[in-house]
Amino acid sequence: MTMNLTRKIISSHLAKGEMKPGLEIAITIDQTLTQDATGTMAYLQFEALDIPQVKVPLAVSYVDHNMLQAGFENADDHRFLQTFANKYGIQFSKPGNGICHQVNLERFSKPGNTMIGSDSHTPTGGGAGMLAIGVGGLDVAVVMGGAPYYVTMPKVVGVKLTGKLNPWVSAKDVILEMLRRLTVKGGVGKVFEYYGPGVSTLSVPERATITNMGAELGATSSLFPCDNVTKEFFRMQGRLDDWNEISADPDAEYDEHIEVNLGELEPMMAKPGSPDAVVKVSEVEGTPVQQVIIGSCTNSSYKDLMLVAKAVKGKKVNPNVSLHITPGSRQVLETIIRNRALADMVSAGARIMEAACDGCIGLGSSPPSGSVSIRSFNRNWSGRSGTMNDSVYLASPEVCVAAALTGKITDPRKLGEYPEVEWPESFVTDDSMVIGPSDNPESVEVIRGPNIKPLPKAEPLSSNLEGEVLIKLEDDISTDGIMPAGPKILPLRSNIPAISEHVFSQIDPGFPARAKEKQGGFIIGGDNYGQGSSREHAALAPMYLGVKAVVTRSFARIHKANLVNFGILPLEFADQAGYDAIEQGDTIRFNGIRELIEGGATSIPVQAGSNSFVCTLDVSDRQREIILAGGLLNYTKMMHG
Ligand code: MIC
Ligand code: SF4
Repeated sequence: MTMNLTRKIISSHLAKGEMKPGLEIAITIDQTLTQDATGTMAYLQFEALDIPQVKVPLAVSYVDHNMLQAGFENADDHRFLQTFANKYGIQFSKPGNGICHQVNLERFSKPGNTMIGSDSHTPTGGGAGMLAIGVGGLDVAVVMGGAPYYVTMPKVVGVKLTGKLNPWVSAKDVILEMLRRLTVKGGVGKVFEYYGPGVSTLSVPERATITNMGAELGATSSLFPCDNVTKEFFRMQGRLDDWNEISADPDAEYDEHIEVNLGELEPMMAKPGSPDAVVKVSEVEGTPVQQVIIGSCTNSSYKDLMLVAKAVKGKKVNPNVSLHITPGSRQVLETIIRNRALADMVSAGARIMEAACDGCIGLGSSPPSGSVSIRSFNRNWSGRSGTMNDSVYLASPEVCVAAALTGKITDPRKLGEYPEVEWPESFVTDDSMVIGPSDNPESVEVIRGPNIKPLPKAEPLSSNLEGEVLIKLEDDISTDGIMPAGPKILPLRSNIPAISEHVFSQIDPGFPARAKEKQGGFIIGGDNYGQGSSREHAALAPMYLGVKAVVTRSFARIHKANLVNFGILPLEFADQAGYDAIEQGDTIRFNGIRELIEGGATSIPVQAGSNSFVCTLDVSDRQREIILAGGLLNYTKMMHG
């Protein structure tokens, strides 16, 4: 059988299972990635496994999220991460070196490699031909301990690209078009593999914009072949040795097909509320804009920022707009300092932020109340920016810069000639902010601050579960809705008792107190529950509050895996009537649940008052064992002594 690239990479890393979509497989992992907001927990979990050194060929720990040091907590976490990396054989990318996905693409990506990362945008590496998957921190910990990574064998969707993008239309518009067609649920259980004649018209960072936002489709991953364009990128990075040509077989087979003619796309944007609320810019033109941010792991590459610099050169930002620029990496920042493009942006009136996540995770750059903010980011759920009643649109750097100059949503094609961005002869390749591990690990002391609290322990699943429905939610609740981020809550990522006080704080601030008063209970969710981020705190903190099961109409992939990892039952209503019949405050009971799960049951009866209904437990045999053990950490310790 002719093989697509995804299947080729999986088959060369297959440790267990059969490559049939829907079945669980295990693959060996070449690289792991963590960032600071998920990393402290992942490393505490690795520590609990009691393994002296990481067992993956390459593990990198980045600091890019919790950069605001408005107290000791984040700085303490950074120091913990640096000393931990030093001791356990991990590369440490210091704060200031850039956003994990951008730095990984530039400095560590390897075509044909597999990577997991404790951040949902890990598939950015697919721009360089890696099979890169976003997971929870505990999955990274277990893989660093030497285990393969378990995942459902995805369907592979072949996305044929034809044509060439027109001026002022860019890679962001390709993925916005995919989101418009498929929605935020359209990619669950799938890998999007791009191929066809349009591929060679896109540079590696442009490809990475597309694979990055495949996360917004709910996809397992997205990837591009590794061709001569990739080769040129690796040459400019001074890493030609890491390049190798790898692509699908000619006439490779795919499980599903999509075609996008790049030449037919127009500038687009996602309207406030969801990355899939996509419209043509021309449909919303004229809306006054107060803030524009160009940055995030999606669109902060050299080309993105050069385009902006050229478009604003000799002009001034509209007086009513605050323009923020957050370069994706120190490499990008240093390159645009050296070629003076940064001077053009500063002279136009831009505010230059650190090479970090910044406003994308609501850690600064919150817009004014009731304002419109246009961002080159990947997520725009209500509240994520830190301002509850703002209107955040997602768009390309082209659309962003047009708004920054005119003060309103404007079709960038009206800006005149499209600036030509030339690639430099080579990039600034200085890895001095990546600190290698110690040669003498026994002598390294891991330094912990007072905010780093021990891991909460989970108990094995009991025979019967009974409790109240603590909350009933609608469709598409994101992990930002479950466990918000922002400057007040993010510093608590290493302190589960403290962060659990903020579960559902934007939706129902009474939740933590209620959960404690009732001594735990259940969560009812709608469709695509837990979409978005990989933050396992959205499972771990509810677990800490005593949540034993989450019953939904359907789950997003990473969150469902995180629930299992922390011993919370992820159940799905067998039909709409089940969801409709249940209300907050109802008491529900699962009789003999432990035995049912041990016996392999997929239909789980639920007693709700005098009614009863059935829900589905759709997990692998291994995941059943994990749930019975009270989570992946208990399970791993049980298996390996
Ligand atoms: C995000 O974009 O939401 C984050 C912050 O990068 C998260 C990880 C986290 O919550 O720490 C993600 O995408 O996984
Ligand atoms: Fe950081 Fe935003 Fe990318 Fe998440 S989506 S890794 S917060 S830049």
